[in-house]
Amino acid sequence: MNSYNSKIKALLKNQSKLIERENKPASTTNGWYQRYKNPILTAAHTPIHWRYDLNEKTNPFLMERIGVNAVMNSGAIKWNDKYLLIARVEGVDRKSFFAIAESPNGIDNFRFWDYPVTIPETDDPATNVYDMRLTQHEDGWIYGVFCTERRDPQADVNDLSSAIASAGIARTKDLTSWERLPDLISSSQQRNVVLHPEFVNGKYALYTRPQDDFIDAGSGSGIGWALVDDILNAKVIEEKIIDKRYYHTIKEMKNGEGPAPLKTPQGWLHMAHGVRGCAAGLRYVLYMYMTSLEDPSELIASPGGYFMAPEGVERIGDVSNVLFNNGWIADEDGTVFIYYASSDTRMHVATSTIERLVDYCLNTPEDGFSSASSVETLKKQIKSNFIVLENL
Ligand code: BGC
Ligand code: BMA
Repeated sequence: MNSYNSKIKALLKNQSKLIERENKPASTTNGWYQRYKNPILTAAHTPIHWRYDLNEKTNPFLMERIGVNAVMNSGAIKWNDKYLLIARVEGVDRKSFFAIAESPNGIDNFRFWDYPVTIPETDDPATNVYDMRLTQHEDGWIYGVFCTERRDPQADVNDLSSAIASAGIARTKDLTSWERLPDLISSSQQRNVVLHPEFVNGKYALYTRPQDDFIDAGSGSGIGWALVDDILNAKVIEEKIIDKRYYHTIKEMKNGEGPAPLKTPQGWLHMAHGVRGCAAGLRYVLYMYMTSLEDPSELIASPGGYFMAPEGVERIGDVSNVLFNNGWIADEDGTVFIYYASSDTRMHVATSTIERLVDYCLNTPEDGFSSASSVETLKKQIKSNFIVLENL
């Protein structure tokens, strides 16, 4: 074999070693979830045949031609017994696109499909697309709702940052060919829009996140809920806020729905992200809440504080101090695979169970909104624990 071909073989072999590395549970857990040691997807997991031109004539130095910067914020679905992530892959050119990676067990061996996903454009093409949520809807389609970003047409010529975020909608039956529907029409900027899996009063239901501005929520007071008659012409007419932002909490600046909620006998289980500002910038953590089965827009549990926050290496990346989640998979046995990204750089998995997550939501004290109230909550638990400890 010539040396060029053996170099290609070495690249492929090294990557297979990375992909096939067994992932093991991390040593500590607080009982809410179990983190796993290795990231499950990184830029280095993207196929060699995406990044390299493998022709010796046109690439004599066997260099990367198309660089990948990061793999992050991924939607998730169980499909033909495989665990699939629709990842946000970001090139070195800062453009994101979607690509599916598949694993046999949900915790390691995630391998990208040969080609990235082609999402057809609307008449008004977006500059960037990202953060897709997958919803297997009872109408028979799998929907992908994602953020579309375009330069603000009203921005001054010298302003090259002002942008408009809207929700793009596409659907598929096979995760291979996608039909593009019109973007969601809304009077405010929308990122983090998620389709509820069931019809509600015969209508499609969307979790929304109204914002006055591209970055600042402004008058947008939290995660919203809107019913839509026709998904082929989706329009937010009335928006109800179901999970509000509050002063001095982990979701003071903004919050946004994570993946489509999971149905449990006690209610709909939701994962979301909460953002607060600090001297170092924005801090993104994950939190949970539950809504009622009868009315999925009615909040029934709101455990205080964060569920997961960046730890160790997760704290560092392109946008440090960020955890983001837009995909999870619940298995028939009740195991839940939580797929989260750290610092806009890489993907991880943590596992839990439906029962644990429901218990967490129903029995974690709510935020009392002050230090004094936190002390009272703590004292109550200490007091009742002493009864147990004294009788050990
Ligand atoms: C980035 C997103 C980010 C958003 C708001 C976009 O340009 O691609 O990752 O969430 O700006 O900061
Ligand atoms: C956003 C999100 C994510 C990203 C986060 C941190 O607003 O929509 O795309 O992970 O900011 O940069």
